[in-house]
Amino acid sequence: MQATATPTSDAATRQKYYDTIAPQALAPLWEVLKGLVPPEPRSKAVPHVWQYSKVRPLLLEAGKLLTAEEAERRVLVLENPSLAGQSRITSSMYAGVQLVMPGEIAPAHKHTASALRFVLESKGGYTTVAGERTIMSRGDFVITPNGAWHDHGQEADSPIIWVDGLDLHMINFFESGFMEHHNDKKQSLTKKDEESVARYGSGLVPMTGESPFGLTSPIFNYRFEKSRAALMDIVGQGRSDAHIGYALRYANPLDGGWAMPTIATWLSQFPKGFESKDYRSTDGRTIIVVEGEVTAEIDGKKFTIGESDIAVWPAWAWGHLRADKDSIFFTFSDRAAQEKLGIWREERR
Ligand code: 1HN
Repeated sequence: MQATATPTSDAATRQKYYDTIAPQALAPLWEVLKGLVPPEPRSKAVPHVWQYSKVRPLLLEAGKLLTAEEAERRVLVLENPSLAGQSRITSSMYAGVQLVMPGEIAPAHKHTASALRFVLESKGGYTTVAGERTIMSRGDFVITPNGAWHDHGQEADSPIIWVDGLDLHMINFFESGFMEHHNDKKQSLTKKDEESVARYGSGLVPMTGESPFGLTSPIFNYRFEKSRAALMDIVGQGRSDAHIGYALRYANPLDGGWAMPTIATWLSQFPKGFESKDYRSTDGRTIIVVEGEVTAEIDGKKFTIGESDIAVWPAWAWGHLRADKDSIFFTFSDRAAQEKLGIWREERR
């Protein structure tokens, strides 16, 4: 007869054993295995919406509290309610709302984390990236590639406000992050304004020369005017996807991939009355409505996302969106990183 293994120990005996191995920096996998490898993703984040009408006055109040220079970056962090104190909108993504007041400079620095800016309000505000300045306008999607010097400022007389999205939690997870301050508040301009758009922005790319930002797109301001026109051309074709409506992703013109190495970004349009079918994916998404109004139902929670409001749709949560008006919205997530690791998944119902 074949011998079968029989459990021989009670809880107290096992605990005594665990206490013996602990000083050797050893631990029993069988006590934690289920938690380490869940059968499917269970996001720690919850669905949530931040109304711009509530955020804006609070941010302007911070403008009276301290200067951009004192703060280095004057930002209200968008903290997922279930991840309070962690500076996370999802487990992997940082997001915040930044304010630069007239005459201010957010001083030049650089870091390993990649950043995106999605501009909510700006007339004449600028960011300089690696020696090239770009003027920011509402709806522009602006990239700060990892390792690039960047400073922001406003020489005109109105505040500028944008949403920041950074991959810093991914960088910190790998413990691979560096940060440096520039000797000057403003880096010097070594390129003409909009030079990168001239070189890379028309579906044609230079015959020679290296990618200036490695895996990040050489275009660092995807202007809303252009992106919106491209999107509306697709809408005009009239073949929406039942789950994603009309959507175009921001692409790196050098390789066709996502514009950023870790963060995926895209722009969507839903005509009034369009309701997407139930959908979920392994990337937690941050959504910013530029035009119109969208009602979301995510994980059974229903909320309205109005103009300039910011919402979060956690990873692997079922949900759908309905357009109360003709709507355009910007989305970012860690999908670009997940795809590079070969782990991104979606499900459609
Ligand atoms: C940063 O460098 C900026 O450059 C914004 O505007 C937000 C949050 C954490 C770390 C660095 C910016 C940031 C940040």
